[in-house]
Amino acid sequence: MANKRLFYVLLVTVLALFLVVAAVSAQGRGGQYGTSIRVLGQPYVAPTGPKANVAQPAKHVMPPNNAAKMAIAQPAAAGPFVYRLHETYEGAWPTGDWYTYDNNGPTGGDVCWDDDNWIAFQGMWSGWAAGGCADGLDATSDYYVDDMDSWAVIGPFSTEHAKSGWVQFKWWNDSEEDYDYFYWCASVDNSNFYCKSFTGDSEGWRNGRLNLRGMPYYGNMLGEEQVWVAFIFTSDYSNTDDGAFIDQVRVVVRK
Ligand SMILES: [Ca+2]
Ligand SMILES: [Ca+2]
Ligand SMILES: [Ca+2]
Ligand SMILES: [Ca+2]
Repeated sequence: MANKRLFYVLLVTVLALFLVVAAVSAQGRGGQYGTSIRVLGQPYVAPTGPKANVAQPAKHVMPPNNAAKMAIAQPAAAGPFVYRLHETYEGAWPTGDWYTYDNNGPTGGDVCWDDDNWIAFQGMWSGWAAGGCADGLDATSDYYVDDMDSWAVIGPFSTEHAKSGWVQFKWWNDSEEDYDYFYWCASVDNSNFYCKSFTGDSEGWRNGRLNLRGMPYYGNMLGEEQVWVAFIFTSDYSNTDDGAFIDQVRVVVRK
């Protein structure tokens, strides 16, 4: 009888320890990855239902820098490349095959991506989801705003006769977990974008990647006349933070 009681006490203790370890590791994971499909012109609809309002910490202000913008020429696609792009944000942006827009009209103001010098993976500048369009903000002093649906798009470019196609970039995100999302996506019709996503705090710079041969929900985007790549940031009706930054964006499509 005593042995049986001891067994149950041990069992409960082990289960409790397991739960504590699971909770701690879940907390330290830093945000959540996912996949989804976004449609051009179809505004993002945030999850509804009650949620607690979180007290926002003060913006962490970096020392100002006066990095001048240089004109950086895009390398032309030549040799083994069908298409090649390398964006550092150290030059004027958006230029070339890039364009930016606000996908939900007047909702949440007119806000889209722009270059900003608050943080960068390399150099002084990166792309920030809330810096551009008529109501663009300054990452040095501002958080992103509510009700955003901000897009930065590359394209169209061809993947015809390509053996491989990759999008690689560095990203940094701090957004309200489960409500405000950063997406990286590709499309063959400039309408349906197939995406990977992240919500929460990345706790620093991470590597982003899309293999155009194996896109979520879609599969192979090689052999297409036109392909678009999009970086999207969406927010719901409350609670904001620093948002999404991207740097060293590369698109490499090889013959
Ligand atoms: Ca700009
Ligand atoms: Ca808007
Ligand atoms: Ca940079
Ligand atoms: Ca939010």
